[in-house]
Amino acid sequence: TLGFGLTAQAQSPDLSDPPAIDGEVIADHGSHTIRMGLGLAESSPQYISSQYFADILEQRTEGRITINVFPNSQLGDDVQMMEMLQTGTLDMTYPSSSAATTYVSELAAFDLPFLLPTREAAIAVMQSDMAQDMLDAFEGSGIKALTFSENGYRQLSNSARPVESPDDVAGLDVRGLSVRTMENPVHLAIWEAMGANPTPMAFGELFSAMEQGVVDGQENPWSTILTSNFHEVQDYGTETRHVYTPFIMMMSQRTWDRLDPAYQELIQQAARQSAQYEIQLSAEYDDWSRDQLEARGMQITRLDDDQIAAFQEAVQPVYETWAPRIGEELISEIQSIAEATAND
Ligand code: KDG
Repeated sequence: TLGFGLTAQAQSPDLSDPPAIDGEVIADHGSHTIRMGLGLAESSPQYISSQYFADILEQRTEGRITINVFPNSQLGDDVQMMEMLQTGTLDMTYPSSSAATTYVSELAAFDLPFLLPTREAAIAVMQSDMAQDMLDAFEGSGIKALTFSENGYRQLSNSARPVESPDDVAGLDVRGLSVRTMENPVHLAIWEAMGANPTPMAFGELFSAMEQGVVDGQENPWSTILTSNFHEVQDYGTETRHVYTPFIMMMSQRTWDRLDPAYQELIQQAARQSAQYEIQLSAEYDDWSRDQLEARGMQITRLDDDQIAAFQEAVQPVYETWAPRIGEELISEIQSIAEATAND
């Protein structure tokens, strides 16, 4: 804290430098310019690590592979950009797994509330064979899924009132909060179970929807709330950590098929390296972003174990409906991978 109640406001935390780029230069297999669309802003871990992905490819091909990254949903939202990948009008995108359950239904497991208690558990699941099977299951869809990385733990923000309990979401005497969700049925069920009025909407429309009062709130990791300037239109934040969301870096199958196998291998490797870096940046951003939001005037509610338990109880109906549809076996497999990290 500086004097006079002022608090330092920085654009980003002290971020780790990207790992050094090593490995030999790949032989000339032609030149490619690849367009990659992102939903998030330039300051996000997603964008910074995508630039690192671009740097790896540029260096290892002496500039023959160029990745042009377009942030801020300027090329479309997650759903639209995946469709553009299928038709070949866009080369790459990096959506939340929640937006991709229409392609691979098993991905909806990640949308179950309070499934992954720690980041270690989430990372172990994303690196498991089971997760690789989910990426492989895109085969035939027109999309080549390259890697998981971290979007992160989602937190509630809103402009109506401080939220400490599901009752505050539901409102009781006042109307329930209208909360923007991703276009995902499990997320809809979560907010319905809490008594909110969930409204699925593209991420790119969210800021102005909140500014105009079309919705009261939304839920995203602190880093997204900060880097998208949502605090300008949201007074209250609650540390709910209700869902851990992965990202999936993906390429148009048409683009992939045009690339020499040596380039394909390099791209797959660079995707994994940049995902590791992204996960690191995302972790560095997380609590830091919450504190920055607080410094910028957002009133943040931290929840104790009993308060979290009340949210967990409120969303129990989501499991009753969705666990059988997603697959009990898959869910227990995820739980056992997660539990193994707790015993380490
Ligand atoms: O680039 C990713 C974003 O488009 C999006 O997935 C962010 O979590 C997100 C959301 O709420 O839409």
